[in-house]
Amino acid sequence: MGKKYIDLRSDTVTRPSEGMRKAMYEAEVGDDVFQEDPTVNKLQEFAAELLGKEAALFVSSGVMGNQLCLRVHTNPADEVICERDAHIFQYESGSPAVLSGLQLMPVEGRMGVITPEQIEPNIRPVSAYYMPRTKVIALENTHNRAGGTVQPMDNIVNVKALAKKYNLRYHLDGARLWNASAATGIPVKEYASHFDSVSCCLSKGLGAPVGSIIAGTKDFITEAFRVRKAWGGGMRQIGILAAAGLYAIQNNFERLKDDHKHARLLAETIDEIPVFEIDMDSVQTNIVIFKPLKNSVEDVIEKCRNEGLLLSEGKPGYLRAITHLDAGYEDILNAIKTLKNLFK
Ligand code: TLP
Repeated sequence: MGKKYIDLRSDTVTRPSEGMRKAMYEAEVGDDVFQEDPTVNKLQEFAAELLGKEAALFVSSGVMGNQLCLRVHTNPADEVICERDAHIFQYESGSPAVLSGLQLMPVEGRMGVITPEQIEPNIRPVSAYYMPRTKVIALENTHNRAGGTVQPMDNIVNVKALAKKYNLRYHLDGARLWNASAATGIPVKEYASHFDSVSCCLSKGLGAPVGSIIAGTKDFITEAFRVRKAWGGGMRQIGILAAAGLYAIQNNFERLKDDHKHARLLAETIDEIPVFEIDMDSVQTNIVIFKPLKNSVEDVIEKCRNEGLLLSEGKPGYLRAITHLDAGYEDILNAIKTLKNLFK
């Protein structure tokens, strides 16, 4: 990039640290299509244990993780209920339709949360042969577009009861489940225990260069392994990538709390700038979503970029800043200075 930027566009922009690169260099590898890569197997066993599931599978991305889970849970023409701003609905390139022949039923939530009362009227009656069949309820924790909000545990449990009542599968897009856990102190295992399947990214706040983990029952993961291969996702000596993932979980999970403090600091400044509007209640983890009242989103992005600060669009009409392990305290102070100089 040449010029040094403070890059808060996403927590996906981090680069592998020296320690991580060393772990990758030293990783023992084998052919993972034969399930013979010792480092991949170690990561999968470690992740299954951490998430309290029978088995786990290392996959290339968050999108692949979510889509594999949806595929294994469903048949073509089934329907998946999710929140209107869910990643699977907004940002996965329509892949539920393309890869699995699915239709999504988005339900408008509040701060990313949909309650049983909101969900239940959207469940199709089994007798209605002329309607799609509801098969899955999917939640997102933390919820990206809502501003990194954490799903309240009582609602997770209540929605699970609803899923059970209608014999629906329950999926969690836990791309940033690590952040939810760091914010609440609730172990990822406890969150995951309520879902049939969970997908967690290693390449976001944890700082790995690539990869996600999905977890579920042994049978579920066996089927996901088969579909991953069919989708061209069977890779060979990927222990070098799994080593980064293992390193990420073991070394970068605890420090997510720093990212949350940084996001709070940034949000407090934004809250003091009259040309921005921010819902401080939504700032619960490492994402800050705010609305420019005078300038367009593009204009703010451009002005900040000229001063060395990179932001992104959070959703139409809104800006997004995400804190992560490559943006330290000094960087956040500089970002704050830039925003104040430009807009206050
Ligand atoms: N989110 C990306 C963009 O796609 C918006 C980001 O910069 O935040 N679930 C959630 C909740 C996500 O936020 C993302 C990525 C994914 C799934 C997909 O992960 P990848 O990009 O690894 O396929």
